[in-house]
Amino acid sequence: MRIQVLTIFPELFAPFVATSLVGRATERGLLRIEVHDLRDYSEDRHRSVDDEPYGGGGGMVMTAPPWIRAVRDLAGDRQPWRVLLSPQGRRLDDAKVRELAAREELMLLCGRYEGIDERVRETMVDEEISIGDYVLSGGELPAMVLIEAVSRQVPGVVGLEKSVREDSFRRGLLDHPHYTRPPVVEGLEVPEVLLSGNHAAIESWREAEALRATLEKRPDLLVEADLTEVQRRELERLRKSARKSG
Ligand code: 4GX
Repeated sequence: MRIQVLTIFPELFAPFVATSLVGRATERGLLRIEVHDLRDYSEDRHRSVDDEPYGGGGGMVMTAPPWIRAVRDLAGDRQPWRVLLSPQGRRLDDAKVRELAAREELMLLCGRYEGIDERVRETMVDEEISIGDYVLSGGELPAMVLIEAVSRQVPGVVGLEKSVREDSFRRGLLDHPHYTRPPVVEGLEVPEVLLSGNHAAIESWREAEALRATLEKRPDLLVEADLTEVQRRELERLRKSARKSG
């Protein structure tokens, strides 16, 4: 998959694309991330890409022409799916991440300042996506969030296919707790079943703990999760014992 990024801060992406999972995927040719400087598409000698807003008011707005030239030039005839990162977008979730990962070509538009001339969104953008309801200073961090999440869903990128398949959100539930050495931490021991070597018992414990965590921390997820009959019965048991102790 190829991901093109358009930004006035290309240097922000250098360590990100070279490191860890994304870096390895790039080296292995599974992923190609191209970062382009929007200022290369400015046409004045100061390489400016912003101007005062029509109607007045505080802050600057990114002008349309550099974006239009850049998107046209970089898209060529490959028709990438063009995503604008902005707080006005639809919230990114696991389903959207997998939808994006199925595409061959993505182009991510990272704005700064108060925003971008609305006509860029109208003519050059396929989809507007937000990573959450808070305001950042630019679309660069949201683009990196999206790239990392999408990369994990590209076949072959995550070493153990199993860890993607059993990824908590894939099943619509939160993850179960994890433990590793040492056996005692601040007086707290590891749940005995994990030391038992009984893989069937470990599997059902993890299953139950994933349900418990979801019920306690994100009950909203249970509305959408498509649970097996066994999971439904376990959930009923957990709800009953919560009522008793609660
Ligand atoms: N999830 N921001 C974008 C500038 C901007 C505004 C409007 C295009 C249109 C954000 C978020 C986010 C701050 C990135 C404003 N660009 N993006 N930037 N939350 O807060 O995605």
